[in-house]
Amino acid sequence: MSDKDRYESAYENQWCPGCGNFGILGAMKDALAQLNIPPEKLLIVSGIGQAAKTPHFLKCNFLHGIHGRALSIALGAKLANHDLNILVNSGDGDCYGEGGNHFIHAARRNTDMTLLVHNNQIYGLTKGQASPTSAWGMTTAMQPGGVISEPLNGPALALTMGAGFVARGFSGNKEHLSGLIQAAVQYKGFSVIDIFQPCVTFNRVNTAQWYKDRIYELDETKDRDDFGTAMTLARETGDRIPVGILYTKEKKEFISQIKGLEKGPLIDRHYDPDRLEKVVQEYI
Ligand SMILES: Cc1ncc(C[n+]2csc(CCOP(=O)(O)OP(=O)(O)O)c2C)c(N)n1
Ligand code: SF4
Repeated sequence: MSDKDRYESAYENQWCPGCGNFGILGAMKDALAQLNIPPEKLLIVSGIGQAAKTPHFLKCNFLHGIHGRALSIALGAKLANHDLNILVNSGDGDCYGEGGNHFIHAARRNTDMTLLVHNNQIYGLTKGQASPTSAWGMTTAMQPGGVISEPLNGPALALTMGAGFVARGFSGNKEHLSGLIQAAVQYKGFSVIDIFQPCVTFNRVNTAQWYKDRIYELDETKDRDDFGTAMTLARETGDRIPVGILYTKEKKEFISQIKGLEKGPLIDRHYDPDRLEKVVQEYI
């Protein structure tokens, strides 16, 4: 069995041929194999959408929750079991639309987990409505007159909210993306990678070629701990778009600051139903 075969699942994949999600899945398998994370120590959490199906296609513990709520489920799991390596797969709609509020607070909290946003700039699963990252003026079946809102910039928002590891990736460059995922997983805190991912069926504007014509790789030998530079790079979304680590800086991790967890994770605690009943009775 090759290292990557360790993460093969038995579920049938029904993504469209050519979908950018395949590149992200491949990069994840590669990164997990390079980091030698055993499937039993891996928890992948997702919400709803095509991107959110990603954990079905990996051998791991997974929790497929409701729309936009993957990050809160992941936080609960990490509080309960600190040993888990937690990855979250979310679409741009799932993460920045329905889950926008949770995204903001996850960035503030800095819980040790990695968020991969599959950013295809459209709602794929529900057949091509505009998402929060669709460009102003983009026409879709639901927006025939064109989108009339400014697009949401995930990396810029994450930086503003205090995230300590922020990157952009592209599903069409598996090796580069695998490196980013490895760095994100190794970061002790909340790490987010906004990953451009062509939806070949519903987004006819942001095609693989559209991305290839614009993206360029950042020099990874440079320190990326300057907030101002990171913000400038995050906002570079025109004719040239940087991919790579935009910002990385050590920050206080959330769980290590919770007094109630000083004695260890919840799974190691003794459950005493009699004591619980006593507390409940006090309030009745
Ligand atoms: C509360 C709620 N609202 C709306 C929906 C319908 N819905 C399912 S998937 C989806 C959009 C998913 O888009 P995105 O997160 O960008 O993921 P993609 O399918 O493009 O990967 C929507 C609106 C839902 N399931 N639940
Ligand atoms: S609809 Fe788009 S996002 Fe969904 S599987 Fe097809 S190409 Fe991928």
